[in-house]
Amino acid sequence: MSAVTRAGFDVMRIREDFPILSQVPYGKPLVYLDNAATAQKPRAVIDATSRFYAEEYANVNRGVHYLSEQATVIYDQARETVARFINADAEEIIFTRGTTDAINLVAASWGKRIRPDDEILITEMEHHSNIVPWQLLCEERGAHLQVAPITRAGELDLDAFDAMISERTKLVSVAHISNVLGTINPIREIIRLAHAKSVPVLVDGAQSAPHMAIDVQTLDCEFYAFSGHKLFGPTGIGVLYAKRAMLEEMPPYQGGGDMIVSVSFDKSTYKSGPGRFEAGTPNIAGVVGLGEAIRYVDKIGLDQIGEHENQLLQYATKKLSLIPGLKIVGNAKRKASVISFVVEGVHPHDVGTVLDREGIAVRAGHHCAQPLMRVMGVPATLRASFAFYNTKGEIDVLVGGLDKVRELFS
Ligand code: C6P
Repeated sequence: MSAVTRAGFDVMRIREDFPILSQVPYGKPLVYLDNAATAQKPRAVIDATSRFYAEEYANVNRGVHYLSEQATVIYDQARETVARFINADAEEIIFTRGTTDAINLVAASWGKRIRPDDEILITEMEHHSNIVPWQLLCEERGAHLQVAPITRAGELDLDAFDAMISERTKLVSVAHISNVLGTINPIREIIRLAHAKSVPVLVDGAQSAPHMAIDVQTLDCEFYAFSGHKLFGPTGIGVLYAKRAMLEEMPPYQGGGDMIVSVSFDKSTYKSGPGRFEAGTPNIAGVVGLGEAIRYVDKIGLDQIGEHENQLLQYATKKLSLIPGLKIVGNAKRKASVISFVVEGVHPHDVGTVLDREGIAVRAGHHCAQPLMRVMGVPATLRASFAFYNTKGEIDVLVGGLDKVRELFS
């Protein structure tokens, strides 16, 4: 029986659901603290995906045979599951390859309305996936990318952000949670400020969907993007939520099978709703796995997840702060379970390598946020990012590994 079907939050029982956590790299118990890069998969997701291939697999929306009809039902149910997860309607859920793909979809389709000298407003803490698609769009259309500043603590400067929203601003696109700093942005306030000037908002939810309850109706954002693989689901699957009114205005951006109503050599007509943006055979098994991952997360409960991860964050912050020469990068008041840091005199890649030999997986580098590194005045950082299956004991192992780094490089 899966740990999450039993009462209460018991991290040791939950860990039993994740087979990979019993790996012993270099003979050391795995301490997996790279969850912001990608999260590990519970047995329920692994089993659902292999069961789908073994017993239920066929193409969807195409066949009249038993397997295809069954696969289509399972696929449609997963869309409902995703919609419920973020309090949307299934007709507002587009399956994509991930967050990156979702943002590019908006840039390629909705972005067709962008005119010369229009502006897209982002922030200094964005991931490359929420910078480069807009740069490409701006280059193509003669528009301009505007970047709202952050404070030294790593919080968005809301006054400056507000002042940068002008009549030229056509879209605000902002991370809900920074993948480097862990900052939880005041997203409702950001959306309120943008809407006050009639500007739509895209929220990059890659780092938020796995850690906090998302309600797109309360947020009132126009777009919300997230990835399955960070949410304990498969790779190659993600979600773009788009308000129905936006979807109706958006032209297709890829043509092919399944996105059409009719095709002739003279003219084709297209589906309305999400189907218009899902050309070709989709990642069916990915969708099945994502649906299962969401059911798994729901059973644990995002409230319990948030509480446990916050305890880990507080504990790790306290412990790391005591290490001489270690500096935490990003000290926002509201943070998710992500800690970036640098160790004086040692390159992050060297620290990462020493930790690796202790069985500790952290990320070292620019975390696909090179402009943010420059803003924070560091070439790279180490990043420990926690999921609900991590423990305080693992943070102690990390601290032990960092002691070793100091011994080696002192
Ligand atoms: N950040 C990290 O280690 P994809 O790769 O499409 O699933 O997600 C892209 C993405 C977009 N926005 C944010 C805020 C993200 O953190 C990420 C992915 C990983 O931080 C991999 S670079």
